[in-house]
Amino acid sequence: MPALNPTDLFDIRSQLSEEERAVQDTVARFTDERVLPIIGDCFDEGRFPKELIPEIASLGLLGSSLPEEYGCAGLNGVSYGLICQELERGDSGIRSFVSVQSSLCMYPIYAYGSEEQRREWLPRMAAGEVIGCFGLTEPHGGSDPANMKTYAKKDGGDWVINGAKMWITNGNVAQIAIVWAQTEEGIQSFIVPTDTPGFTAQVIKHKMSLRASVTSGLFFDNVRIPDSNRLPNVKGLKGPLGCLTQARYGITWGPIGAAIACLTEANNYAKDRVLFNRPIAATQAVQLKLADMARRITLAQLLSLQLGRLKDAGTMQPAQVSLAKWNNCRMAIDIAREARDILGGAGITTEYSPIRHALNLESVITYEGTETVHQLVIGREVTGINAF
Ligand code: TGC
Ligand code: FAD
Repeated sequence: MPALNPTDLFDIRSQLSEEERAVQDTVARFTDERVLPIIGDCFDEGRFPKELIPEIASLGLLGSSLPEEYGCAGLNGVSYGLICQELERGDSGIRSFVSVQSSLCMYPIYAYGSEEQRREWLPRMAAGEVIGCFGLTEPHGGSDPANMKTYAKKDGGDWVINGAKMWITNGNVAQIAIVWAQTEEGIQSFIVPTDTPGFTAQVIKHKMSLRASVTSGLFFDNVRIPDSNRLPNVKGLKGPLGCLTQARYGITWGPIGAAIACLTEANNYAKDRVLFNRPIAATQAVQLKLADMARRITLAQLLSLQLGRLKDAGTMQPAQVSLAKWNNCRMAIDIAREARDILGGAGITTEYSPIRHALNLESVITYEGTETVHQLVIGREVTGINAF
């Protein structure tokens, strides 16, 4: 029998179409050649590698699922998932950049915007010429976005926005912010150019997680924008939550990449590290850990692939996304911590990836709905009782 691939024990790859495999290989090459050689230093320095944006764009990774008529690649959902997986094998921060641009900024313009807005923004965003950020979370508590304080008041043909957003990925690299605000008619969304007077973005410092990604606070002091910058086709919380469903779907795949990186590194290290006259990989304790990692990665791969097939069939439901986001983030953070342990003291440096992935995954398990939020979504689905 041929040996199985330790990071693909159930041969998920054989279930992919030729196009999906080509997408995976292209992004894997990009991660190996362009991300991995620099990412440890970027994390140490707290620097987002902006210089990668043109190549990310030229590979078609921005808004990859949107139609070609808007300058996008028109790929299916499984391909988007594979993009997230291969990018996060490099670093969660790079995948975050692509998630936010694609699912949280380009998607709402496509799904809720006018034809004019689509044509104005999407081609330039696909080309990486305009970068977006997504402002939903506020300082008083992100899990309950219905309790939003940021307010947009109608003033003639304009809107005047006041308030603040917190923990916003890409905040200080963005040319536009997709801002969710309360209005007299409920929550609405606005495209706010970041050079509008009254808008400020402030980098959040002292982060120990996602250090190769920019995270910011956004502040709105009488920010005046025309009604033509309002996304006309959605009102209410289902607007931002609809974007989150897209992004969370991608995030179910991303941590599989981080976990694969950690298993690979721990496996290689354990085969080389000789203690008590044998490689630690030859001990039962270490094999149990590595076997458990491979088992959990396999289950996560099956979940995400089936989720992707449901998405591409148009039947994916938000609660299914919650289950996979919860499972796969938990899987990956546990594996990253375990891999860090197998590396011993060496595991605490960014010369190896597990500590960086473990720290990054503290954000990934928190943003886009904390683990508890997703558990409660499943609890609501199972019992029919809303416990929020
Ligand atoms: P609820 O009453 O359940 O729903 C209100 C309306 O929304 C609809 N809906 C959804 N639609 C699409 N997708 C979903 N996942 C949806 N969930 C609910 C729902 O049908 C309803 O529609 P309608 O027409 O009846 O009005 O709302 P709730 O207030 O009870 O909230 C439920 C809860 C707690 C699950 C929700 O508030 C939530 O998900 N909270 C977590 C917030 C969150 O995830 N924030 C993320 C911010 S963005 C971010 O983190 C980006 S990080 C990106 C990166 O760097 O990669
Ligand atoms: P809180 O909502 O205050 O939660 C605190 C704790 O309470 C958590 O453990 C939570 O699980 C728990 N909790 C909440 N409700 C319940 C309940 N009913 N029962 C029991 N426990 C509960 N947001 C954006 O809008 N755009 C972005 O681009 C973005 N990027 C981010 C990047 C990073 C690096 C990080 C860390 C966050 C980002 N976020 C972004 C914000 C993120 O979505 C929020 O951090 C997240 O939704 C949680 O909100 P919070 O931090 O205010 O925690």
